[in-house]
Amino acid sequence: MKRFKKVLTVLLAGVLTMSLWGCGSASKQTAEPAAEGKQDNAAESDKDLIVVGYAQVGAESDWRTANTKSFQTTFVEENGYKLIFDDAQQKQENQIKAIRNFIQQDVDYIVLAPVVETGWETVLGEAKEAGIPVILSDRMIDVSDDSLYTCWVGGNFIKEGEDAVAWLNDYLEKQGRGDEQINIVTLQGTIGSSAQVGRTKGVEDKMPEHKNWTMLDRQTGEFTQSKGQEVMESFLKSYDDIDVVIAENDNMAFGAIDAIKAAGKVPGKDIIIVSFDAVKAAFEAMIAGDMNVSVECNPLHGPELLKLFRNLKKENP
Ligand code: GZL
Repeated sequence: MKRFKKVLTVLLAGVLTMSLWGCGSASKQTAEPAAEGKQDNAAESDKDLIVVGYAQVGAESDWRTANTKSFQTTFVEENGYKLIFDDAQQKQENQIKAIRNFIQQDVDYIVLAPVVETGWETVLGEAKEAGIPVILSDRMIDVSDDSLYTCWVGGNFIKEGEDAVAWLNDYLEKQGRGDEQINIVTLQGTIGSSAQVGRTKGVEDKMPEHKNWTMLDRQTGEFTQSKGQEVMESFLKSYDDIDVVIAENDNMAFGAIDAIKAAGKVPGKDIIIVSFDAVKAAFEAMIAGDMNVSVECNPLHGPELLKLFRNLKKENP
């Protein structure tokens, strides 16, 4: 049991932050959705359902899969919703196409999980023009006009980065390595995504407090296991004294673990593995001793957005 406790370190930092930004935009839907859990006499027809167009990033990680499932199990007919799902395969142009498609279909709401923070003004202006509220899920966008979206549900990525540094400092102290020269490499997420921007910033802002820590290199692994492994292989070829890998999600950490083992080193011991997301497979890696910590980031946004929609409905009957 002691070993289990020792290896199973998860930082519950990723409390889901729900921010209601300018929730004045009226929802287009006027009909009350069918009462939850009760079936009308007549078969449910689309006209009674609230139609939600959902532009998802892709299926790049275990976290994303859980995030998608959370929507697909929440926005169902018995809750009064019809979900139109689009997987953009991590490409912004595909998300923009999907949003235009939703506008054409005159959906009641658009949910966007923006792959990156910039480049949304034009298409969200078209949604605003069409009177369709846009709800942001997971990552944030960087726009000057915040009337382009109604609400955002997502994680505090900067705090996640800061918590990772606090854990690493505590762990090194406990290992008696508090004053040792520590060499770090970072596998970054998709460059320009708020998860990458925030986690990188959270770590960078704290580095000056640790004069004996050196960030040897940072490179994106696109949040995927294969790219994470590829980048870690190149890091191992370039640096023979890496002490810590900071992987900005678990799937890149899994790739790094494979690369470290292939190089004849022991992950979790020769090289400390600091990760984010805390998906199930990360717990298994920690129990196996391959990973040292994973900072939690809650993927279960579906129920939170359902509450938001109901609040919007109350505010805009
Ligand atoms: C975090 C989310 C990130 C996850 C990755 O909220 O945006 O994207 O950390 C996922 O696993 O690809």
